[in-house]
Amino acid sequence: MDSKDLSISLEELQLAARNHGMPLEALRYSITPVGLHYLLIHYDIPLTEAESWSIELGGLVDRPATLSLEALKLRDSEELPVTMECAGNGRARLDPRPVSQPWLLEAVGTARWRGAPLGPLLEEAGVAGGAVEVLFTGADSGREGGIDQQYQRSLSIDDVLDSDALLAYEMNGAPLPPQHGFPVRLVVPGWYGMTSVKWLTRIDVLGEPFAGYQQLHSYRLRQQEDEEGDPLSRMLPRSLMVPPGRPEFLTRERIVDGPCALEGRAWSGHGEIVGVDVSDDGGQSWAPAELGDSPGRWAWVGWTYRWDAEPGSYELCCRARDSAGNEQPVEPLWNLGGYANNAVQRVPVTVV
Ligand SMILES: Nc1nc2c(c(=O)[nH]1)N[C@H]1C(S)=C(S)[C@@H](COP(=O)(O)O)O[C@H]1N2
Ligand SMILES: [Mo]
Repeated sequence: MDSKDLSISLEELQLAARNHGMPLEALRYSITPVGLHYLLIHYDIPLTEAESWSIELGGLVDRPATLSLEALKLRDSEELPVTMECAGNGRARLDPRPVSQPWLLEAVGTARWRGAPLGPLLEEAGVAGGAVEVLFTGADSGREGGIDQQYQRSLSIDDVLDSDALLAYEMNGAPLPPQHGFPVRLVVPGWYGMTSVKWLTRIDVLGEPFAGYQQLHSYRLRQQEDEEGDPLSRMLPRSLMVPPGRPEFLTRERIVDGPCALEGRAWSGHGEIVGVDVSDDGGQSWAPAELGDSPGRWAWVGWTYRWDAEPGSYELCCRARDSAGNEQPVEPLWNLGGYANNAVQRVPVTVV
């Protein structure tokens, strides 16, 4: 048998050092403090200025417009608590591991995003006949898959109108920080993070589906390179627990003193969370956790479970189920990009 090399390369470490996750103990906050929210930036954080910023709204619209930050802030605004998760969360647990940002489980956060709802803006601009998609362009650029590009993603017109999408300029009550898209980003509740384009400079209504790299090549569930694959969209259900007790420094394995309350949060982009189960034997037997509060319909829900722990070694797991009938699998499902791996969390614990 081959001995498998599971080691992380320096290139992956370089990505991981730039794009930090949310330490799982921060699951204790229903709204993630800004500096603890995960970050994913494909290229460089662009240097952006509020005063000179504008968003061009064009393409197949009757009334193209240029929106300054001032003008955007004068519009009716809404604040939505939104749980955002990177589609690559869980990638580092796949075998073989797809080489990219090596997330374990921490690529998630919940923020209060304030901004102008996108729907009314498009209605005012007048979406012309023949329109099928809306393309969002960020100010950041780089080379990926050998292709020079700006970060761009599209949504179908129906998905835009169905969504509570915001052009957000505040996060947790303060202007967006540079790393989260200052001065304006798109936030599409319920969808994996790649949809929520940061440093937004253009909105174009298209008569053809967008065929750019981040749409046609990345963010698709494929087994092979030459496959088209299904596009990623909404977040599959996931539950995470606050690792109980205290960690061993290097392995981060947990040491627990006895019976304790386990707590965590669960979310899904497909519907409400209807149940969370907990296991202390690696997923062989399950018991229901108690569901708690959620900061909003697009945000995670809290859960608790009383664990009557006897001394010994355990593997704690939790799994969530949503109202659309999706449940987290016990084993990961592999795909080329390492996306949407929502297999259950496993937390080795020693009870002393
Ligand atoms: N312009 C731009 N927008 C972007 C990205 C990017 O690299 N550039 N990354 C996307 C991805 S993959 C994710 S998961 C989210 C992360 O948002 P956050 O860093 O605010 O958590 O932003 C999305 N929007
Ligand atoms: Mo992402």
